[in-house]
Amino acid sequence: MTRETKLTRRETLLKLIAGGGALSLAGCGLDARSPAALAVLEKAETLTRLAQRALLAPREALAREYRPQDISSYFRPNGSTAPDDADYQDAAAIGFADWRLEVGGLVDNPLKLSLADLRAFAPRTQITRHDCVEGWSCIAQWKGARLASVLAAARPKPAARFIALFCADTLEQSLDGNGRYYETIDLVDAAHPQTILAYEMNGAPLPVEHGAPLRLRVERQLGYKMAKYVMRIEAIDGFAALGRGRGGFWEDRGYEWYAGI
Ligand SMILES: Nc1nc2c(c(=O)[nH]1)N[C@H]1C(S)=C(S)[C@@H](COP(=O)(O)O)O[C@H]1N2
Ligand SMILES: [Mo]
Repeated sequence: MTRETKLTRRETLLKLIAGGGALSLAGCGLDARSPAALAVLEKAETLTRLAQRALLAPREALAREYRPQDISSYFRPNGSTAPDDADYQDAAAIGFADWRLEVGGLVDNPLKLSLADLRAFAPRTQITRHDCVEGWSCIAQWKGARLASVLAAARPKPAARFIALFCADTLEQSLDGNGRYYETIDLVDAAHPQTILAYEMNGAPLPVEHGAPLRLRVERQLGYKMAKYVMRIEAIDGFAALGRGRGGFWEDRGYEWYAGI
């Protein structure tokens, strides 16, 4: 693949995120019959084709969804299950009433979203299987806002290439004195229809042990990519400057950055 093609693909994804897939001619101030408008439409057609190719590649296929009767009676919590970080405890003590998700970095419209704001986005509900790298799996129903919709509202800049998620919990102090959990995903996964910021699990508000008030579900990847206790999201152009530069808490400790399943 040439560099140009790669860039076009990235721009396509950004466009999809920014416009929900639709290109507005009116927004360009163009008459739909003019040669300029036709050129835009032709471009849109190319974008659609590239977007479809991007979305139909195996990595972008949907993860399997299950039936309600498949939901695990016990879903094992893992990693942090009760963050003792002071900010988190203060927020949890009042039921996350003052909690806000910050959306920033390389965006034109930084946001601070309450849980009510997040619930105002069109919700997606999915029953999926969670696979931990340690070798166990559990099935649950998750409900949340599509990450793509939240990002669209924040309007990522063209330079954005990854989405970083910063969490409230400190899992360990030993590595460079900073064991705050964080994760990064690329724009393909960010735009994936099953990639959601979940605030509900099995029909109830997300329990603390599973990441209250908000966690990522990125269903084509292993459990450690699914950041719990998400406090801030940033659009970034690279993750070399975060942690040890490998793109996540467990990645910094040797795990794969792309944990596809
Ligand atoms: N913030 C944060 N997110 C996290 C972790 C963590 O310790 N802290 N553990 C990860 C791992 S390894 C797994 S398997 C899942 C566990 O999710 P669960 O507790 O809902 O089972 O969360 C992932 N996300
Ligand atoms: Mo895991």
